[in-house]
Amino acid sequence: MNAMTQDLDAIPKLNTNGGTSLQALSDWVAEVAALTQPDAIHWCDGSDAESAELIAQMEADGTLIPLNSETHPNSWLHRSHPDDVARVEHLTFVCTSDQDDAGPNNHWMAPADGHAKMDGLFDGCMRGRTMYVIPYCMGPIESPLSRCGVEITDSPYVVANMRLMTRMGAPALERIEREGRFVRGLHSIGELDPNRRFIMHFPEELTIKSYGSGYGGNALLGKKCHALRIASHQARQEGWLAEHMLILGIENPQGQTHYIAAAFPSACGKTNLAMLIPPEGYREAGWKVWTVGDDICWMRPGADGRLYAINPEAGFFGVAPGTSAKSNPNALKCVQRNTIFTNVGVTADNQPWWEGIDDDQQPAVDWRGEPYEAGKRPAAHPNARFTVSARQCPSYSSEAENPAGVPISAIVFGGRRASLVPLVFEARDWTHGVLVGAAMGSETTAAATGQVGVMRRDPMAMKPFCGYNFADYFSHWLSFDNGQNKLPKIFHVNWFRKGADGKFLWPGFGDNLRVLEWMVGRVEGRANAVDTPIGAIPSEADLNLEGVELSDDARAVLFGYDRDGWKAEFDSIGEYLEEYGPRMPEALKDERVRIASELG
Ligand code: OXD
Ligand code: MN
Repeated sequence: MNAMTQDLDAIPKLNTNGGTSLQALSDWVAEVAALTQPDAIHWCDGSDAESAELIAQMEADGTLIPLNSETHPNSWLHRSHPDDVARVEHLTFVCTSDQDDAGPNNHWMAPADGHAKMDGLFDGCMRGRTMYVIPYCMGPIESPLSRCGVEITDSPYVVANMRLMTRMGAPALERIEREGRFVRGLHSIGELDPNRRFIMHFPEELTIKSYGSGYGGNALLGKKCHALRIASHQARQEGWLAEHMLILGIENPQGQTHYIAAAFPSACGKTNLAMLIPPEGYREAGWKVWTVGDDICWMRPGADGRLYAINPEAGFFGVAPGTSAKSNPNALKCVQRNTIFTNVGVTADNQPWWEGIDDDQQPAVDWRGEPYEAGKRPAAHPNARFTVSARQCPSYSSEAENPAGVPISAIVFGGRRASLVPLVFEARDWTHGVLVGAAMGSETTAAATGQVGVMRRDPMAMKPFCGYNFADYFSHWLSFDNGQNKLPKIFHVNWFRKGADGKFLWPGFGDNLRVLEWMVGRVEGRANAVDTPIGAIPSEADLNLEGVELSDDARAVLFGYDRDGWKAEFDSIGEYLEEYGPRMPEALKDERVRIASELG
């Protein structure tokens, strides 16, 4: 298959603690060891003892720095290499036999070339290091919606993060041995040299190879690489959806809960929305919001035709800067203990600190480990993160562990749009909703290297994560409207509309529940809206705005629509769809034409 195919008998017997009854897995581990030449192999069982040992080792070599044990027990700071602080989309490839299958939305390399390049990098790279074998399950161990993988890495920091982010260790290995099928992820931090860094995906082989980065999205292979890029490919073959979406439950005062899945690009507030605390009046009336997931959603039609969703992750890898008692009190409570912080600043008494934390502490040391100097660089890197188990979240839903998943009532798409796009609108049907998702645009953020604040099309927030041609992905989405499924309603929101003074017009955070309540009302057939060519928009009277201060101008913009602006937007959407050539489904192009002609 590639350079890894070697004479296995020639591999010296390594110091190893475990193994597996699954021949395909033990063969692969042996092949990887032959290629990478580690000093030892450690099979991760996910136990507390194993975790304690790895943490002691990382404390000793400085990979993890213990934080203030009174304020943040069992918590650590990790400082990554300063050139390794975000996902690297320009170094991320999808290697399919036919380039068109990867599509214009992905960087492509032929699989043989991709393997040759990566195996050249991996050759001997683990000499002097331990190779960790991490069996993991994405989703509840007993769920038919879950899928398993094995990550091989030389980074104990990755092991510690995978332990928080996935169901990792012995139970996952048992499932893998039972099923005989798993996604193979090979990772090495290499030399952390940006010139020797690639993240490659081989969807047809359910394989990932990642070299040269220790940063989350590049290195915790269960997350973006498996649960989105490889899973989106698997999902298309198997009839489900793998999406960059949070999942939350809204419980009304009568105790009924609707689940909503919402796609926003990276660093656009998914974690905050997933952990939303209702405004005071709502709380008093008995509204509650439950967190199922903050980043990834796998969903498939159930026997009743509704879409059922699981969160394949078991933890949060959240953006720290901006997380405060105002923006996300639940996240702040989550990270009070048992948390790994990456690239935050620290206070004089060794507490984690980041911009926007809004406490009365001051940073003493910045994320690079140098004395903090105002104006030199931020105390925390803008993409600084916390990794923490979801079970620590006060709003964590008990349904998050339900193997059957939760039924989705509404799907929400949203981007960072300073102009044009109103606060919320509803698609008239599934096809229109798919177009709304396909046309999503957003300003770029610090979650990936590159310029920040540039508007780009980010369909369904999957631009960096769809493991195949977007045209085929939109066809796959459209295929769910088969006359039998009872599909959720689709909405679009924009929390980021700005006024002439450059300030946000909508207060956001907890007040976003007002918009979600309107959606639930629409799902239940109670709430009103005004039909426009772009979709159904609530008038301000249709939303509960009690206690929200909004100027007349803000109201006009948030609940209005600018026909000329949308005409131009629909021209630009048309050009975007054309970039995908003949694979772009006609139904989507026709839908665009329908709306463009209604706009006149
Ligand atoms: C993330 C991202 O880490 O989208 O979730 O970058
Ligand atoms: Mn994400």
